[in-house]
Order: sequence, then structure tokens, then C-alpha cells
Amino acid sequence: MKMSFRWYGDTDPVKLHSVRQIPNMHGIVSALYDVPLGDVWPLDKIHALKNSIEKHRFAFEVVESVGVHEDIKLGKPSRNRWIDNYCQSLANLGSVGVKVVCYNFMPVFDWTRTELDRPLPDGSNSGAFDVNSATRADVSKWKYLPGWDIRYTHEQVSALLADYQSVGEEGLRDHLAYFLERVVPAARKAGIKMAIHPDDPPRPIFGLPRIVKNRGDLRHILDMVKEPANGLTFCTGSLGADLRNDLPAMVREFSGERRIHFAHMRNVKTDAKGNFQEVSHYSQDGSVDMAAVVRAYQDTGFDGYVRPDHGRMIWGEKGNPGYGLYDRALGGAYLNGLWEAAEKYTRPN
Ligand code: CS2
Ligand code: MN
Repeated sequence: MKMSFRWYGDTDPVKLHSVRQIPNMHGIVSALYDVPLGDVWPLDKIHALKNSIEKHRFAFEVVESVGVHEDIKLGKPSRNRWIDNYCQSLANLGSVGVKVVCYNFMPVFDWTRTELDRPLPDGSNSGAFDVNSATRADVSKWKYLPGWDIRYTHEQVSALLADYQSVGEEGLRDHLAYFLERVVPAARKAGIKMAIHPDDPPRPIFGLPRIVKNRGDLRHILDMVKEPANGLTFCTGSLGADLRNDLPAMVREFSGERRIHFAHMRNVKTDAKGNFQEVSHYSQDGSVDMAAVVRAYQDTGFDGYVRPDHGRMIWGEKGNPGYGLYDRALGGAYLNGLWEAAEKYTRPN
């Protein structure tokens, strides 16, 4: 596996020279944050990002995310133009050696929490999600949250919510298939593997359809275009927020088929209703058996990219919620240990 770390570019309070000191870091996962959603990613900006990463002796092989324009998800006639742009961005990224592009197909909002800094018993804090407040809440009263990359106005959000009512789950699936049928061949040509990120949380919020929640959904998506360039980002934190998801079994199935290209590793403490709080990466702190997940990757010969996903805020750190340095560094070190042990000592032979 190739361990990596997400970084938000020069404005990120986490600096690359600090990331350099985490053992076994192979690469940096990043994106262009100043290109408007849907526009082509210009080559010169991609080169500048790559250079700033390589200066610190990291590989730049994974992009998270190239965002999907809302018109594509809504299936509007204008989607063809946005899809053409997407294919051009992939060609540009492939030309500098990017191997995996992570994206999601969540309508309107990326990852969503009802609280960003709920205290944990050890004095740290982390993001949490309460199912009742997310369904009850009137979205227009919600504050901007960090996972929401775009700051829509309340009017825009209301219009989008209305648009998605007529799309529904089936419509959204059709629109994803339309997107993949066009984008996957372009990715293949560019030497890139597409890796869809699951919905976070893995359930409908605000009445919006969600189609990347469980084993059946993932199977369906992989079958839309049956080739390696159509693959998965397997996020244990997102999928782990539904206790019905058997994560090691899913890893065995999809990694066994070589369709997982990017492993997001994080832990959540989840209850049967789907309420959850993010916790340390350590298995016993949450609901995800990280050792069993790593074992499943090992047994299936996984050699793709891994990163410690969201961490808590610990040791007084102030940073982007979920994306501080300290707890993700601890998570990375812990994952290195699980991986090394699984590799050296417990593989049946
Ligand atoms: C994160 C996501 O919530 C998570 O698990 O990893 O924000 C992820 O970065 C995006 O949804 C990928 O497009
Ligand atoms: Mn993730």
C-alpha cells in the first residue's frame, strides 16, 4: 500500500514539512481549490501544485476531488459541456502522472455533520451527526459547514432541493451512469482510475437522494461500466456510519476484484439508528474493526493508495475540522503498524 495524506494547499495550516516527519508517507492527496466547480483544471496550475508537493519529496498521484457539476447530477442538457470539461481535466491530470481521481456524487452537499466539535471523554473533540436534527432541520437555517465546498445562497439551496425532488434515486443513478459512460473511457486514456467516494453520512439528508451507501449501491455502480478505471474510494468512516455495512466483507469483495483504488481509513462510534461521532482511528474506540479491514486488504493483495481520513482535534490544535495534523498523524502511524503486522506475521501460507 502507498500511505498518503490529504493537504489543502498553501493555505492549509498543516505544512508539508510537518507531514514529511510522519513515517512512511508516500504521497500527498490534494486538489486545485481555486478553480470554479466544473471548469477545466489548467495545466499550469496543476504543475505548480505538483511542484510544491514534490519539493518535499512526496508523490502527487492522487487527486481528491475533481468536483462534479450539479447539472451533471441533475441530468440537465448543459451536462455535456461540463462532462467535456471533466474529461479535459482528467487528460491534464494524467499528463503529469496522476493515477487516481476521487470524486463523489452527493447532491448539493459533501460530508455533513450536525456538530463539528462535540467533546469526547478524553478532552478532545470531533465531528458528530445526529439523525433527528438532520431530518428535522430546515436546511435554510443551517450554517455553512466545511464539507460544503460551495457557498450556495439560501435561494439556490431551495431551488436545488426542489430540482432533486423530481430526480429521485433512480434518476440520480441514471445520471451517474451517463457520466461514467463518458468519463471512464477518458480516464482510461489518461492512465487514471476513477474512485467514487461513498455518501457521508450513508443515508438521505434533507430529502435528497443518496446512491452510494452500501454494498448493493457499490455493486450497481461498478457494474455501470465494468472496467478497472471505474472504481471505488472505500471510506470506512462513511460506510461505517451504517452498522449494517460489513466492511471487511465489502473490502474482500471489491478489493478482490481490484476495484478499490483508494482506501480512506477512519473510525466512527455509531449506534443502530445511524447517529455517530468521529473517534480516533484505534479499533476499540469506535465501531470499525480497523485490523479486520486491513487484514481483508492484505489477503486480497491490495497495493493501492491509503490515507488516514478525518481525525479529532487533540492537544489544543486549531485547524480545519477533521483535517488537523496531530490526530491524522497518529492515525497514519497506527495504520502503518496494522499493515506491517498483517504483512509480516499473520498472512496464512
Ligand atoms: C471525506 C470526504 O467525508 C469523508 O470521508 O473523505 O469529504 C471526501 O473527501 C469527499 O467526499 C470526496 O469527494
Ligand atoms: Mn472519506
